[in-house]
Amino acid sequence: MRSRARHTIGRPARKIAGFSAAALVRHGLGEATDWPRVWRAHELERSYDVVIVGGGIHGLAAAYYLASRHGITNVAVLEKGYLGGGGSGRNTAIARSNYLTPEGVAFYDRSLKLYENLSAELNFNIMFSQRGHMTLAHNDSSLRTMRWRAEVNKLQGIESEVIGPEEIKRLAPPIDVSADTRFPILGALYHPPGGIIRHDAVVWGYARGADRYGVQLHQQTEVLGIETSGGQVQKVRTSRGDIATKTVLNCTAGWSSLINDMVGVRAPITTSPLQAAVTEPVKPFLDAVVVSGSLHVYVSQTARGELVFGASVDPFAQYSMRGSLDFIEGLAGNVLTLMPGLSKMRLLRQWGGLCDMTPDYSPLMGTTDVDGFLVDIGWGTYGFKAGPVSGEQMAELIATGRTPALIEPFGIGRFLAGRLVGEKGAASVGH
Ligand code: PYC
Repeated sequence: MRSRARHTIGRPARKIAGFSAAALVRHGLGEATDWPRVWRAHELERSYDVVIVGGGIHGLAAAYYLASRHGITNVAVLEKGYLGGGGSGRNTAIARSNYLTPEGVAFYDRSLKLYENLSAELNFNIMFSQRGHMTLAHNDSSLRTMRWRAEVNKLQGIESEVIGPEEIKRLAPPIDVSADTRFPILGALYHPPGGIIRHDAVVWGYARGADRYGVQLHQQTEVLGIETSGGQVQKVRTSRGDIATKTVLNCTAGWSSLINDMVGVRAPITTSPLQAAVTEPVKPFLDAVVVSGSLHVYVSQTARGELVFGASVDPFAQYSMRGSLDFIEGLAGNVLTLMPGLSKMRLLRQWGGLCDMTPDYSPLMGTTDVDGFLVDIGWGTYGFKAGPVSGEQMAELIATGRTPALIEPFGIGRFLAGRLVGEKGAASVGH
């Protein structure tokens, strides 16, 4: 199979993100005095048709699609920090659709398709680089799971296949594929459409798009309570005043259980940190995104030349987002097992984000027992890649009152009904 990097940058234009080339140059020289804000600040209104809690990619995408596809523009997005300051700006920016369950594959494939067209739709370059995604197998059982995933993927028309060490070496030369390493590589699941995206750009693009339709984005606005009466949402209490509304969408990560608690909705979620790190920038040498489930590590090289490393969630539940020395030691050891040639590279920084884990490693989306309270939560380590499709589908649910088929399997009731969507084998690296 040939390596095939696709860079989806939208239509070439003399205007980038709405600014002329001359304006960009003037801005770069510090001469532009008329530089417009990408989104506006507003006073909080007393009521909105829809209030979205959480100003990350999911919340912003839902707001954008409510306005652009359904004409619902009297919408407020409430963010207690700054837009994209949570998981949206902390993830390792990987997109793929090579999941294990038919429900998961169909869902994430729709997201990939939306991502492929997003630069053009938002007129904002999200730098989607479809450089291929490889999940390495170091033992027979992982190889079996890769074959299984490849078959499930192919049945839905998703490009995925199992490749051997020679092909792995050709696609990612820094990987040590020799037989005498501690964790020899038997093969990999190769998924050409997977890749990386500039995650901040997705936040800014959706925010600007939603703002242009009249959606109000409120930063530094914390939700303190949600009032219901007769089982129906009536009001949201915030740090900047109260808002009357009949519809609230919980799009938070890390805080989703706390927001649910405000209306007494229970969900089987535990919150754990996920840490990541980035190196100094070097010349491009690694095209594909490389993941090893057994070694709990993934590696990709950004457009700026940095290597981004990630791992699985920390093995305990907590709300801290601090990095730890333990993590860096383990991560560096595992990266060097895979790519010994990187031993001289220096790490620049590390960080953590919060992951809301569900028992089956699939998200929770849909209505709840409280009328007007909807959830788009439980995103574990896979929220970034699902932002567009979740926003699209949740907007449709809010606008039409009908649960779209694509998200029907992910309803909160599945745990009571025993209809789990088990994605542990494909959710991320091994947990
Ligand atoms: O599911 O591809 C993934 C992923 C990458 C980093 C965390 N999760």
